[in-house]
Amino acid sequence: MRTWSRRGFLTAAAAATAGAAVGCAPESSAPTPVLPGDPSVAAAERARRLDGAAVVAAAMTAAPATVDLGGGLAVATWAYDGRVPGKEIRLKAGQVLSATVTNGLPVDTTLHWHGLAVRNDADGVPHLTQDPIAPGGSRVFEFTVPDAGTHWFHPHVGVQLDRGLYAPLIVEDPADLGRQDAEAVLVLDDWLDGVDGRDPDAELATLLKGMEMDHGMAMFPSPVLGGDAGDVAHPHFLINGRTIAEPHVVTAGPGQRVLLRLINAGADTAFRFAVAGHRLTVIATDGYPVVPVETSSLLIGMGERYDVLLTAGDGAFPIVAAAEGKGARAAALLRTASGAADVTAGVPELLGTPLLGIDLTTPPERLLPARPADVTHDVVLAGDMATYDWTINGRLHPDVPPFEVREGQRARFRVQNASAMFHPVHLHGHTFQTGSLRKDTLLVLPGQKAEFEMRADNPGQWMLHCHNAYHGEAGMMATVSYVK
Ligand SMILES: [Cu+2]
Repeated sequence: MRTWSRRGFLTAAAAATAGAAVGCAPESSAPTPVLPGDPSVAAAERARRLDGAAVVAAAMTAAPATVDLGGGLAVATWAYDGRVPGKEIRLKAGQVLSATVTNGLPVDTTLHWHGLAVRNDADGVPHLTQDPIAPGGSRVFEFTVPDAGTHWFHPHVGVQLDRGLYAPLIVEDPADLGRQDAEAVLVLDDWLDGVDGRDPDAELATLLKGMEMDHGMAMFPSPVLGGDAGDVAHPHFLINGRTIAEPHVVTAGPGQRVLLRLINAGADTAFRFAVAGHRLTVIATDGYPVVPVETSSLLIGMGERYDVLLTAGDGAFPIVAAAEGKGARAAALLRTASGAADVTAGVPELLGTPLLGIDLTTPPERLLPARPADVTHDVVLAGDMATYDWTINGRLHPDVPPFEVREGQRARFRVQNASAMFHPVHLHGHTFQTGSLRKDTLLVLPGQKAEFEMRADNPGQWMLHCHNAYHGEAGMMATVSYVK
């Protein structure tokens, strides 16, 4: 088993950055990393701050709790304020969030604001953007929330994400008023914590020992994902903290336009999502609007978000998130009238090929202006179950050489998945563009090559990593390092 401390990661990253220049440039011109305390980080925040912007306060305490997941299943886990998901934060684009995070856990924690272009020193990556919050400690995160959309927050320490530590962060756009009659936020999750003595840390320790497997054998085969759909056998799947035994209920009126904001908070599971008897119109992903597309089902990878509209029928209808390749499901219920609905029944909408993120396009006015890339980085993703070494460019975090960019540059990343499993590639602090689509979390399938570009307009040190929590913790993480 391999262990390391994130302590010293920042110095390692800085050393790697400096080392890259040794021998090819005089020391005086060697690039130095733009650290979270750099004046340019505060300047970027000032540029985002609107005069007289309202400050929205929030507070949460991460602590051990016993949580009822429905159907008589109560689990000992870690959660925000004793609930799963944690209490939603909701504010308007341009407002300032001031969140007080208290650590009631027996170990360090942090909060990462997934999808938001926050100031770097509020990004919640321990030892990279800030110190972790020690047990018994607290910290105030305060930053401008520039962009509307469906986002969420979770810790960025170990595999804490695979406990109950997650919650939605919804940023409303006043321009969207009147778009829907009703709205529901649905958080999808795979669950093992507190069931049969399991917990995510023990699960990771087992995986890191490696598995004896037939070469190329898939644990959870999925044609849509081009190979293996996961590494971990979670016994339960949840929508809004409920198993299918006692599902969450969304209420609306017949004929109403209902907005569903979908967040995949799972650690190791992509979900195939559908609502029985309904067509879905996808209108946004990862906080960015898309040219609306109708579909029967869509596939949601870990860390991805989708906003979908439907016109509610008359009755009760299963809302289903099938755990791709895993032969089980999470479910909720859409109810507009009395009557029964069996959330375990077959759902025709799940059959056929689901829509994927790459099938979507962003409206032209929200795309990055066309310009040549100033710098290009190759990102090769590799790994297997036998070694459980999930690498970037052949190295394990924190030994992956950082990807350097300079403020104002356009940076291109050429991603190649050389493994037999899909990886949801997530970039902090930016929304990149792949083809004609803005995303912050991109599924890269086995054997696939993908390119994306980012506008380097948010200085600091940012994680680029796989959002499979177990892959990331096993090493598939790197830093996009602004240098000067
Ligand atoms: Cu991965």
